[in-house]
Parts: sequence; structure tokens; C-alpha cells
Amino acid sequence: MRIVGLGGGVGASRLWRALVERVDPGGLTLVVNTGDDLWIHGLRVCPDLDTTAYALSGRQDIDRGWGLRGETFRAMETLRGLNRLTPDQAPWFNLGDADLATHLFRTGGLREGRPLSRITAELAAALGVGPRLLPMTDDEVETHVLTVGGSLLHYQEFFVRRAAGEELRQVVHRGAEHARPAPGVLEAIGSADLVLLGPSNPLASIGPILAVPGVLQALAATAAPVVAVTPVVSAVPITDPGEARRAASRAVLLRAAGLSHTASAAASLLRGVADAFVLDRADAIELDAITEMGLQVALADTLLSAQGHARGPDGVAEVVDTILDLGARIGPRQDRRTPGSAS
Ligand code: FO1
Repeated sequence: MRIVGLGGGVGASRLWRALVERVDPGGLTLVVNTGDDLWIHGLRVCPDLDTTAYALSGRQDIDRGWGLRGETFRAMETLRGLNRLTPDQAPWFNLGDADLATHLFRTGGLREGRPLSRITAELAAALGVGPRLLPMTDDEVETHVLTVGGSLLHYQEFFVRRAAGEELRQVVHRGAEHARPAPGVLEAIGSADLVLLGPSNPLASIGPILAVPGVLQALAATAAPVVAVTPVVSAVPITDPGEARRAASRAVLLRAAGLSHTASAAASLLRGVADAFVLDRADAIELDAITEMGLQVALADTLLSAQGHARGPDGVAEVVDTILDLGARIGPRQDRRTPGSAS
């Protein structure tokens, strides 16, 4: 079975890790958001690609959600000591010592003229990542936000440096309109048996992928059912500080688009893109609203964490079984458009 997953970093990679417990990793292609990518300290850093690769190679710091397990930050501490920097000038994006090797390898490759997709494949192979990892594009696309105070910030500056603590007027995916999908992206969507939209920030992670010309058309044309997993679970209190920051960012971005921080608001952005939506059981009250948007809805415990999550009788995350059942139930779109044509 050929599955294509579209998503960002932390939330989506939790789902991909659970998915490869149940399906052949070799049949899975992951199309990853690169709108979070940034140039910093002269290096090209691709947080969502690296989070995905580290998660699938078993090297991720699972509690933190990004970076490598057992990481040290001596290079950053040394960098801070090099200058009498004001707090405003001090390094704010923490690159771990081992993580730096990834950024050095990538930046060197880019400077030699190799495309990001090729470098990503090399990194993934070196790390032993089973699924095929594709950046959404080889071109530079960067998500920027305009605060109500009038500052234009790179998404990472808003998210990390300002702790997602400011209201926004606008979100833009700079460069997206001229970007081309990375080699293999459209082909993978076109030949998939199932397409998944991961539980990622709808505007900062899924939005940039859908903004790459050709991706929406490929999703509309594929015979594969397109199933989205909710990125928002409102009825379960958030206790983890990292998760609280990610929720704050989702809420601020949705508010800037005139939407509430709810599963149904996230689903409304996927009208006409997805066939089905996996809603968290805790938010079942939103089921009818999402069904009325023309999406099939299935309920599951969608929260996946290092500390444990709901598992089905086969020991696999319940949400994975729900997704696969939903995909099988919907079946290829051609069959639905022309009943009986498959026989
Ligand atoms: N997140 C933080 O909250 N603080 C950091 O200093 C930080 C550094 C960092 C370095 C490499 C990397 O791959 C990810 C990093 N992240 C950091 C996470 C990153 O901001 C997020 O994973 C996403 O890009 C937001 O969706």
C-alpha cells in the first residue's frame, strides 16, 4: 500500500512513527513543510525535515519534540561568550552540537549546488529513515508573519524568540507562488492509495505545502482518499509547555484568519481538499459541524505522546487503525465516481 503523508514537524512525526508500526515504511512517502526553514549563523536549517528524520530514525528527543536525544549545546554557549552581546542580540535559535552536523552537511550541499531533495535523501539514508522523505519544494519558501504591532517576522522568530505571544495580522508564505514541488511530490500523490494530512498547524505547516503550485491540483486529481487528522483537541487540557506553545501559535494564526482554535475551524480549511477528518473523541460535540462541511468524520483518541496513547487490539495506536479503516471504507475515488467500473 502506497501512503503519502503531508505535514510539519512535531505533531505529524508522532503520527508517522505510530504509522510505521503498522504499515511497511518503504511504502510511505512524507512530504514535509519547509516554510519553517531559515538561514541562521550562515546555515540552512530545516526544522520540520529534521524533526521528521530524527523521529523516524529513533534519535529524536521525544519529550522536547525536536532535536536529538542526549544533545548538548556547547557551541551555542561558546557563541554567546564570543561577544558582549545585548540580550536582544544573543543567539535565540538553539542548534545542538550534534544537530549542527546536519546543518553543516545540508548547507555544504546547497552551496555545491545540490537540491534540498537530494540532500534530504542523503541525510535520511545516513540516519536509516525507512520512509521516503521529500521537502515540499527545493525552492526557498519562508513563512513570515505580520504582527498587529507592525513587525514582519520569520515564523521561527515569532514562534521561538517571541514564544508565539503576539497577535498577528497576516501570514505569508514568501516565495510559494513561484515554487515548484520537489521532484516526486506530485507523482507520489498521484500514485498513492491513501493520502494523509498530518495533525500539524493548519496555517503554518499544512498551509505552505498546499500553497506550492500544483499540490492542490494533485490532491484533487488523485484517486486516493485524502484523510486529515485533527491538529486541535480542545477538550483535553494541555500540560506540556512545548505543546502549549504550539497550541498558542495555532490559536494566534487561526485568529488572524478570523477562525477559532477548534477542530471544526481546522476542518473548514480543508473543505474540498480532504474527503475525511479524524476528530478526537473528546471533541465529539463538533462532529455534526464537520460533517456538514461535506467531510466524512471518524472519532479516535488522536493524542500521541511519548508517555503512551490509546492502542487498538493489535497494539498499534488507535488513530492509525481508524485512519486505515477510513481509507479502506472510502476506497479509490474513481470507484465512487463511476460505480462498478472497477469490475
Ligand atoms: N524550538 C524552540 O522552541 N527553541 C529552539 O531554540 C529551537 C531550535 C531548533 C533547532 C533546530 C530544529 O530543527 C528545531 C528547533 N526548534 C526549536 C523547534 C522548531 O522551532 C519547531 O519544531 C518548529 O519549526 C515549529 O513548528
